[in-house]
Amino acid sequence: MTETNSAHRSFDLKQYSFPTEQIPRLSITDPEAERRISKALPVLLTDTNLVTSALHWDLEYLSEHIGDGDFVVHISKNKNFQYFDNKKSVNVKDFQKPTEKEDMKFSEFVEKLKKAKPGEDRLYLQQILHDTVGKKVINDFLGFNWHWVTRQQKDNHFGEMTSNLLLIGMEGNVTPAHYDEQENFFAQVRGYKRFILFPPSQFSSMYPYPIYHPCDRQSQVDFDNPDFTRFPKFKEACGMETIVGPGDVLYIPMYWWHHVQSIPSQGYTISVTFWYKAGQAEKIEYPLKPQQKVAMMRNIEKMINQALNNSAEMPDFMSNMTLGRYT
Ligand code: QVQ
Ligand code: ZN
Repeated sequence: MTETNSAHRSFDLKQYSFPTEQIPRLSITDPEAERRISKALPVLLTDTNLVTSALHWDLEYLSEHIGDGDFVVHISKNKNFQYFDNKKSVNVKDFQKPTEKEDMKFSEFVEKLKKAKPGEDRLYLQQILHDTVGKKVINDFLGFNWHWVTRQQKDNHFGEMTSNLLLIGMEGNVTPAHYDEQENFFAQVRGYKRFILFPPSQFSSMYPYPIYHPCDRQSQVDFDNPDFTRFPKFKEACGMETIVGPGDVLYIPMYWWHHVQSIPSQGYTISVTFWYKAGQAEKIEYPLKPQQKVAMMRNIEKMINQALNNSAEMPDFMSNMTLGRYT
């Protein structure tokens, strides 16, 4: 399927088992853009200037100026970089880590990236920007459009900003579908990424791992080869997609599922995320929103898991509570 990005580049994109519609691409001057953010709906913003001060970043510049701090680099035997919380791996017998993690200097990462060959290990640098970076990178960081993003944070009653993650990945890298419990302005600096999003209301089609599993919040469904016997409702999934390019900012509302792929174009991709905690809900309105129901399900699952004090008893407990009674 050939998709033409508004930057008039066309990419040959894989057609998955589900239909998708386009995420609106809007200027921040369009009232519809603010409306969508206020309604926690995804929107691709083309002119925020959020990371204009970083659009000149490339591996050479960053090698020169990012300093000699350590950087977390994820390593995968395949194209998937599924996030996992290793602290929960005690709850799952024979848990297989989807990726390995290594700390390395930026220069070492660049060297490995340049020497990488198809079929070999894939790399994904994912590091919170810390103050060990060099002065020039700090200046670029200070040059982000903090006025705009801070106004969005206030106007939409987001909580505090938690982190900016620097992401440098190889073309073809995939972050499988998952949701986060934070609001996210995802800023693309270099290269192109295809985002496919699903609303929190499609929780039942996405089959996340159990809450005690290391891959909590991640979908169990393999998009490349969906098992419709185990996950029949995945047939009902219907996504929204867009391609982010340099300078684009995608608003990913909290609890929205997202599947991300770095598209082959310029060798590697650079992105920066702006994550915000949830704000305090003024007052509860009924009917509850889908994201509120996801938060409730998570809290109840956590409480049951804690009360049982043995994750192995969760499947029986949860099915006894629902099978034949609520199904
Ligand atoms: C990617 C988020 C997406 C990133 C890996 C983690 C990021 C994410 O592949 O571009 O920003 O919420 O999931
Ligand atoms: Zn995410």
